[in-house]
Amino acid sequence: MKEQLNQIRLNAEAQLGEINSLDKIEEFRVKFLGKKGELTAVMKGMGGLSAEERPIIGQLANEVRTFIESAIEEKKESIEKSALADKIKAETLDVTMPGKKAKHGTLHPLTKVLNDLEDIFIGMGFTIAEGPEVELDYYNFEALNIPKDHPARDTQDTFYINDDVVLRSQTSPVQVRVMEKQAPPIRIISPGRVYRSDAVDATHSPVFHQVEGLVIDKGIKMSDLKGTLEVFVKKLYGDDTKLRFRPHHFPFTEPSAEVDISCFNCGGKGCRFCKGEGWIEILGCGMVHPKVLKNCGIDTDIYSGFAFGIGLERVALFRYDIDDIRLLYENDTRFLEQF
Ligand code: 2NM
Repeated sequence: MKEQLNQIRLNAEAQLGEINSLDKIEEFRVKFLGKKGELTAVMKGMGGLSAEERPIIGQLANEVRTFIESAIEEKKESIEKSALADKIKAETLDVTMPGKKAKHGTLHPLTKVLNDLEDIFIGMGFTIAEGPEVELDYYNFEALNIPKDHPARDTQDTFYINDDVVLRSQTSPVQVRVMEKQAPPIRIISPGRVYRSDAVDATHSPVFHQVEGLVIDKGIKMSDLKGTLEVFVKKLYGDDTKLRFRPHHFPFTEPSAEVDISCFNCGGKGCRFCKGEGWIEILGCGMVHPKVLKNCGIDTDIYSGFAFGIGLERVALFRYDIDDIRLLYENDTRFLEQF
């Protein structure tokens, strides 16, 4: 029996040396230590031993069991260790390899221009007001002193949903809504999408974007309008920019003016940007018509105000030297990535 046990020990040692997977170790354990295993078989035969022999063989059997058990543990550890080493080797990361660049989008030129305009006016104490693009005829026209028979009402001018509802042709209706609700002082800009029934060409689109401004307070004068616009254009185009007011007519302002800036490209000498004029038209403005103020419930004995409107597309086309407005709407990323 002693011989048998020593043989088992030798066999186990030899077989374990060949094993290199955790599955095989389990097979090995069952073969030697399991209920029907070789060692168990020998121990079952111990009943027939003499009283002297039994403890000696018993001790040897225990030693063999302990030996096999700890050999199994050692083998397990070494297999796990080398599996980990293989894994680490396979996952080696070369930090000197060139990185994979994530492709990310860019801001649309119109968004950039809008952000700049908003920053400038927020810096002057304005807040941003928004309103519906599908607007009541009353807010888009009537309240702004454009009655039903006014030439500006030419059906070509906007899109009618029905007799009372239109796609807004400017963002002034937002300002009418604010004036109705909020007591002066009011200092807002209203950026947004507007609609005109225009044919598409290089400079016209039936959908475009505007920023309109409105200031209502006690004692607001034309000089406040001029001063505000001067700060605005100097921040947008540089401190050397000069302003020129030309008399104009809008139904909702009186007096009204169109504003030119000295050409930001040539400084006024004349170039292809200003078509040799030295000046570039950038916005319309005026003192809010008393009829408009009254329509909105504002007491014209106490308050007065100015308003202005600027087209974002025009600013963007000039700034980025883009020669066709349609490029702004095609969303071709090869075009948009340039700005
Ligand atoms: C412009 C030009 C002149 C304007 C007027 C108003 C309101 F609501 F106060 F009457 N908002 N914006 C205005 C005045 C807009 O755009 C070229």
